[in-house]
Amino acid sequence: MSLVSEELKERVSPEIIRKFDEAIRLGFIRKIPIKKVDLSTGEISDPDAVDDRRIKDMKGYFQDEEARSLMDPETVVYRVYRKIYPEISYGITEIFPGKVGCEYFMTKGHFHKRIEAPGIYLCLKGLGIAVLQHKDEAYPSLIAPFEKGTIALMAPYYAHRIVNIGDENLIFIGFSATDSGFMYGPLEKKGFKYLIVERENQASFLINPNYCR
Ligand code: S6P
Repeated sequence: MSLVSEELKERVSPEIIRKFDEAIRLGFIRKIPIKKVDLSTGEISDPDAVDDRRIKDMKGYFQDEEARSLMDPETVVYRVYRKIYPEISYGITEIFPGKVGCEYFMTKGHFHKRIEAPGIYLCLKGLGIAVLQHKDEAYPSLIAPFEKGTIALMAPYYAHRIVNIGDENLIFIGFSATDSGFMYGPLEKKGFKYLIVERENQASFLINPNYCR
């Protein structure tokens, strides 16, 4: 079973395909043949929390701040249904299709507060890309395939963000130890090195100018 479907290959640029190979060679990506699961939303019956991230909450996260400031601030970019047990926590995230300027709707992205704590993400629906960035710039920043059936390792010391490059909701479930925590601060300054943008109807990436400052 290919770790990248033909449908996803058609939607991304050759440069992105080469980046996919790098993440796959490192063993960060596996796949399960999800046939029967058809989710319309990521809703769970008894969440401990439901977090909506709206356009107004994403100031500074998208490259084209002017475009973001002209959008309806109440537009929901993504929604997270959280279940928090003493040891294990999970969040089902639903990223809606959309763009700010030429940049696709995405999660903010975060390190874990206990930065060596890993996470496991399983994509249940849609077409997306995972962006991973090590706390130490000496390590390569990664761009990985993230579509229905993809299991992704959010490895220790790597910040992680999910991007919806499809025309439908992207739904995934993320598992982590409850004491992992979240750390957004380091990314609020420089952001991720790679930004995922649409070019000629395909997803491609560009280097974040803020990152290089
Ligand atoms: C699960 C994981 C997710 C994210 C969610 C939103 O372990 O932690 O639930 O929080 O995808 O992303 P972010 O970057 O806004 O926290």
